[in-house]
Amino acid sequence: MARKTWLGVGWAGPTAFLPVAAAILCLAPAVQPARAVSVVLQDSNSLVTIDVDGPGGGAAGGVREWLMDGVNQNKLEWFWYRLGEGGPEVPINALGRSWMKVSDTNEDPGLDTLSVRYGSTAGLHVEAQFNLMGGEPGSGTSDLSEVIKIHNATGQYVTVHFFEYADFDLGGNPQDLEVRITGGNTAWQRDKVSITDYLMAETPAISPDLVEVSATGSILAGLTDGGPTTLSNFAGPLYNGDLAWAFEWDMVLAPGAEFITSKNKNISTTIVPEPLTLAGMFLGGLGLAGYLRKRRTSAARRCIHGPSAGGVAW
Ligand SMILES: [Ca+2]
Ligand SMILES: [Ca+2]
Ligand SMILES: [Ca+2]
Repeated sequence: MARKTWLGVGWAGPTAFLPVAAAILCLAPAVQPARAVSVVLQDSNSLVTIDVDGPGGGAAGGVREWLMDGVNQNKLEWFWYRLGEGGPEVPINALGRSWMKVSDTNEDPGLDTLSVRYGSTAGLHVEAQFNLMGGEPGSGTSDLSEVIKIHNATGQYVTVHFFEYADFDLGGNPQDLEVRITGGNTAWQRDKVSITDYLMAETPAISPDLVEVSATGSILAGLTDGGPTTLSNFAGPLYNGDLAWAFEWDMVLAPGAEFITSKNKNISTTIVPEPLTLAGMFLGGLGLAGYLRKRRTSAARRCIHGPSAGGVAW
């Protein structure tokens, strides 16, 4: 598949780390490096926890939790990259966090937006923005938008393979009903918990070059092993397991060029009565119809045999 060469203008981003109020950050457990930070975004019925640094040693950070109406929908979602054709993929946080800001952008008082940059502005660096939009409490809907920017400030052409990996467990259930990539660019996952049907969909603004759907450990193993990994382009569908999906964008960035893509992860729910419930409703409907029929018949009889005048038969 031909690679895209991205020719863009230079980006003059902020160059200094902006301190973030302690109230908006949750320090990671003591076993992790003191620098490791989790950011909590909140909006209406939703709460997202993003481990922006990972546990250290080049291990991945990631979107680790997405509560909707109090139920976690997400196991892990994050970004990896590889430069050139050899060597392993590394998570974007391995570039080192160089700037971050968490902010409130709407009427809901919760902090709903994270902007974070990894890497030096003098080299290849990645900026990610996450914006959470929750539905009303109990609505069963939530949306997380993500914008990713990769900027090449190295002065050299750089071949970049960029990966997004997502393992959703909708409705808090690790057994996923169905995952597929439709149209080459839309990740689509369905789960069912009791009578609630969960649906997650994401379509990036720039279509990926390769995709993959697999059991949850398979793609992640490729992104964390020691060698180069290329997604298989298997789009599914896969059914009934703990499933995951990934996108891969392949590009050559000219000096000063950048790649930007955006996407929304949208979760929605539908209440689907179980067959027994439907049967109950059907039988209930039959019972009601019979009752009404009987009542009409009874009323008709009373009309026929009721008093001829001056009284009330019932
Ligand atoms: Ca807000
Ligand atoms: Ca690999
Ligand atoms: Ca899963």
